[in-house]
Amino acid sequence: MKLYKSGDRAIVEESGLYYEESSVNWDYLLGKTGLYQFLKAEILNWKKYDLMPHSMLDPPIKSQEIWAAGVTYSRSKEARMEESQEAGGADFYDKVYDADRPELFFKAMANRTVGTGDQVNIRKDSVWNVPEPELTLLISATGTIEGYTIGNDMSSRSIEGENPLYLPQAKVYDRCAALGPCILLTDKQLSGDTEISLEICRHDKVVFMDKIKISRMKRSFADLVFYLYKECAFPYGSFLMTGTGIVPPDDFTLAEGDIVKISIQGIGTLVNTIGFKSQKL
Ligand code: DO4
Ligand code: MG
Repeated sequence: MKLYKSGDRAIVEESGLYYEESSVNWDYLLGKTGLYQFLKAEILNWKKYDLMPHSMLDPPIKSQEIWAAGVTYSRSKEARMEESQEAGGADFYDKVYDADRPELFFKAMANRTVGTGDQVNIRKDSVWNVPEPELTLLISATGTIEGYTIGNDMSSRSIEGENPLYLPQAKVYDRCAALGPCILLTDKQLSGDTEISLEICRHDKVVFMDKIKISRMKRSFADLVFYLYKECAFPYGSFLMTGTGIVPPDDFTLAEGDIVKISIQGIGTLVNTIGFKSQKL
């Protein structure tokens, strides 16, 4: 089952049909434990369509915080160790990769997040920028994993590499996060063979592509959720980006107008263009 957001409307895609409810309390829905089973029954009272009734999709978020895990794949550890070598920060990444406590950082709320088809930004004071394609968990208020979406944890590698203490500036700014196109709701676990793929196009040419299976992740989802919910309450639920396993080569940086496509099997494709301008959200 896939859950889409268009304005305040919720659209559920289930067994080839679409069900729409025009005014939904998203915070109630996303904080709910057992959302898949709840919606399975609920959509029978919703308006039914054979085709998707709306083409404009919003990121599926309202009052939720988006957090992100870092250095959960060896590729991310290696890239970070290299970029922070000169600043003397390399050891931190090596240590956190093997530590019990994961790296978790606050990424964004809805006001800095865009959906599919919209623009993500690179910072004007950064010279080295990459997208980070990340499987993203929807976690209920009680800490249960209720669904999965696609996240783009836009990152400045030049700011982060200058000093690891600059991480919040490398990660958090207007239009720094993308989420969507939908939330996959299921009561089954995702297969370790599920692939995340990234494609970056410039002037209609693919300039970078790569893919990775989620089984390559060093940590379990349960472990990440355990640390995130240890001392924080999330009454409306939360999103957790689970880290990147794909990092373009060091000579690659994003340019204005690039198109970033992140696909995850079973969820879909999140497409965003790269911009600079501080457009209002
Ligand atoms: O420690 C820096 C951030 C790591 C990160 O965002 C990732 O591994 O995905
Ligand atoms: Mg990341």
